[in-house]
Amino acid sequence: MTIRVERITLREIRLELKEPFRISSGEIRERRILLLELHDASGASVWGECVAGEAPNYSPETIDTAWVAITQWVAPRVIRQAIDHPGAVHQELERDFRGHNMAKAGVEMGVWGLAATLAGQSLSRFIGGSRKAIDVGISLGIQASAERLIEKARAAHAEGYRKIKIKIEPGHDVEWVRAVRDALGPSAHLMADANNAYTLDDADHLAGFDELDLIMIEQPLAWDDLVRHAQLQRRLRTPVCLDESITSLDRAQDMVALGAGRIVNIKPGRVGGFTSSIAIHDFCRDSGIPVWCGGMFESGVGRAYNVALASLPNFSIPGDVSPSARYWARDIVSPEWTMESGLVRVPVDRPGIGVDVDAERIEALTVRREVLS
Ligand code: OSB
Ligand code: MG
Repeated sequence: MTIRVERITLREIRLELKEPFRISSGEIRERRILLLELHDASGASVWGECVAGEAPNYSPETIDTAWVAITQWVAPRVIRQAIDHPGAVHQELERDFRGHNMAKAGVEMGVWGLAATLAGQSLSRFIGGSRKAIDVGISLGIQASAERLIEKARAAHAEGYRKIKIKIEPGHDVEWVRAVRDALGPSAHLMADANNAYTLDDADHLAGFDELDLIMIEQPLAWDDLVRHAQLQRRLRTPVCLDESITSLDRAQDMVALGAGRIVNIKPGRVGGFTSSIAIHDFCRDSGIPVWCGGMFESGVGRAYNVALASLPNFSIPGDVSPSARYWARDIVSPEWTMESGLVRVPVDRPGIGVDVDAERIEALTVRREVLS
């Protein structure tokens, strides 16, 4: 099978979140979403998503930089090339082309989606996924009060979420998480995510989490800092999980070599796509490091890719792959992503990304469009 992408349509749509989401590095109320449609020479097409956000508070990329990067640098390396296998695209995009991982991933994952579609196989099975369902965790933003957080955590627990991640920042951390632990009891699977809000000077304070039996603390220190995470991990019993810092296979290897963390959050957008995600997955499996699939408030399109990725065997911790209704009044795919008993089903019996995309609605929501050929 040879893939030949004839053209790529870029669109920006805007979807309002059901509720504002605040993390230590910023707040969003509305998601500006970059969607791609890749058209193959055979007539087949597939939808994809670039997960870059509006502001550079998570990574240096934004939806606007990604738009430029895809238009000027990524698409020209892919369009009208004979691609024997989607696994070849990552290397092509890395050659003398630094950074812009989310821009690269949007296109690279689209080629994987296209390949699965052309092969008549679900994206999950096409990449070697084995799970029929993914364990789902929820990510709770920083709330206005501890009482509100407890309420949210109780509701999530009752809904069946298999992991509850609590966003933290200085002043809203150990005591608030302790309050949730006390409310939900010792068997609840809890974790905290700091999104870079601390420094090594906070190590003693962060050690306060050790008695709360958390699965992990995610990315407490700076987004690009492995060395200090290693120093911190030596002072904590709680496993450190890296998110922002893992931008490639090399960084995952560095994490293990330095002891900078014991768990990896894989977001395919952050690492440049599926080839890189699978390489990190395999390396972590061989190194005894569990991984899980993070989320970036994807629409139902990006979620399809996350669900497929999380069906690989070493994704052994619940992922941030909440159902559509957690985020949106109405998603852009049908069926919408749903959760039953804390599980989201992998659509293994449908070729490609496994959901229908509501092209008419997307057309109506489109605020910006560009066709690349
Ligand atoms: O740090 O994991 C994060 C959302 C945007 C930016 C960073 C993060 C997140 C989440 C959202 O935690 C998880 C989800 O998509 O449900
Ligand atoms: Mg995170």
